[in-house]
Amino acid sequence: MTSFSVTAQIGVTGLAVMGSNIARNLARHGYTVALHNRSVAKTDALLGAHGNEGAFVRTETIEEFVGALEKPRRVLIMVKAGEATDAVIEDLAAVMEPGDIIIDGGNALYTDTIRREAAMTARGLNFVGAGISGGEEGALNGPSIMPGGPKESYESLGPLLESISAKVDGVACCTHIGPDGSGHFVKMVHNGIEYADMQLIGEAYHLLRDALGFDAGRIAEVFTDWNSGELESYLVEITAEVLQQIDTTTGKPLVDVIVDAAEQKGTGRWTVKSALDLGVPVTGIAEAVFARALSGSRAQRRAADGLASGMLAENPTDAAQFTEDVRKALYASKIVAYAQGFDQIAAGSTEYGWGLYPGDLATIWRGGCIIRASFLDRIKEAYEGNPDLPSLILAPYFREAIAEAVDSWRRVVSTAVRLGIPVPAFASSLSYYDALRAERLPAALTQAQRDFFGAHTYERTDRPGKFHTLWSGDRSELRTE
Ligand code: NBP
Repeated sequence: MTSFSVTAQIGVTGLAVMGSNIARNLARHGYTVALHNRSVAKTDALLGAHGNEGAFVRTETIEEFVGALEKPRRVLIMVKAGEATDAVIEDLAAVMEPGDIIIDGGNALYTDTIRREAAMTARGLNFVGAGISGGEEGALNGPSIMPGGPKESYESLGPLLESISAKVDGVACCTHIGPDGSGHFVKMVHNGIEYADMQLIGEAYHLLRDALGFDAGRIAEVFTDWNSGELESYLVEITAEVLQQIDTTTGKPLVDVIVDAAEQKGTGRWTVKSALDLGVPVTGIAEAVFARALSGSRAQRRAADGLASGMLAENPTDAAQFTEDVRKALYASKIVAYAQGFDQIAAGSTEYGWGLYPGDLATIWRGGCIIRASFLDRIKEAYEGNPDLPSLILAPYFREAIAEAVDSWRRVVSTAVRLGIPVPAFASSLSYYDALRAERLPAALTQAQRDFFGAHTYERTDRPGKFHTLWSGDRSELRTE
């Protein structure tokens, strides 16, 4: 530990779980890190426990903190997203100088980042909204980092951020994403995909438990096995670990004593709201957000206990076959969820003029982050093969993978429906796939209905222009455009 008069290369303010670990990660990489937290107790706790891991500069006030930094100053904010971030930015901006860089590494809403960057630019400061994924462990040992903001800021920050990020095949899981709020936008969609991934894993677990009667330990073995194949990923790996955990109080699997009401912090909901605005169907993510909400409606669920189940089918008799079907259904649904997330990123990029490269994201999500998976290598290759893919599903590798899985997928969804086991994400992903490949959708009928009650017009399959039928008149057709 050194006094605050020493010049630090970067400062971290907000020393809860994420900020402390990022500060330690920076120090372990040889950077001198100035530390600041609203309540000084967290700063001292960090120094007490880990002060010997590198060069830290203890500060108490924002003035001391900013004064401890070499110029141009670089400050990483790791506080609770929302009002706390605005308050800290304001305190920093009051004492920082033109050319200094403020990095917000929290989970900010990307529209807040756009607003904050504009405000800081007007004051001569550089503002970088950086999405950081990987949780507590990633922050310490190498997260996936998604920095937005001006390209010039990345030139100064890039080497530092890349050095503390995860590496896969020697490539840093950090790259400049694009202007203003693009880093936080991409991090938001990443979190949305994480919701979908977790929901799909949950549905697979539910099917193995209730359709096959497997206990947690046996399901853990299934997930361990799946983790050695195309589903290999952090989330599948930790699922197996979680399912093996025994509760010391009851001796039961821990998962069986945890209340089945999932909480959420908001990034999944933001992803769906943004997708609605952009007109992108992210059905897998939306189902995941709604499934968490439904699980949390505990009073309603208690009141619904005993509702009619209808005629239920027999449970599958060939457990090995059904388990393999579930594995394939999980893989196919996961492809759909990622395809939808990448569609949203493309739509956001177009809407805001960001010029994002989907292949770059697949590259930096391969390590460090919660959705890291070998699967990301396939996505990277797909975009390398064709950067303008209309949908990830249409890349040769994924087209083939779904063709190989689709029979199993249908068997799993129909079995779940017949057994009364909810599989909203499996089912909606299959419906999305069927809608995408349908030759004629019922949308023609929708258009006719809209024209009937609202004269909204429709297009015809056989000639250009817009048309309206005189529904309440002689039902002749007019060309309106
Ligand atoms: P929290 O999100 O729990 O925030 C706690 C920190 O915010 C403390 O340092 C606290 O200071 C500070 N803070 C608050 Br609350 N209000 C403040 C204010 N008005 N002014 C100044 N400081 C204030 O910490 P976290 O879980 O470490 O997450 C940090 C950021 O990283 C968040 O934006 C989070 O969304 C994001 N993130 C978290 C994860 C994760 O896995 N946890 C992953 C990726 C990103 P105090 O000590 O004085 O109360």
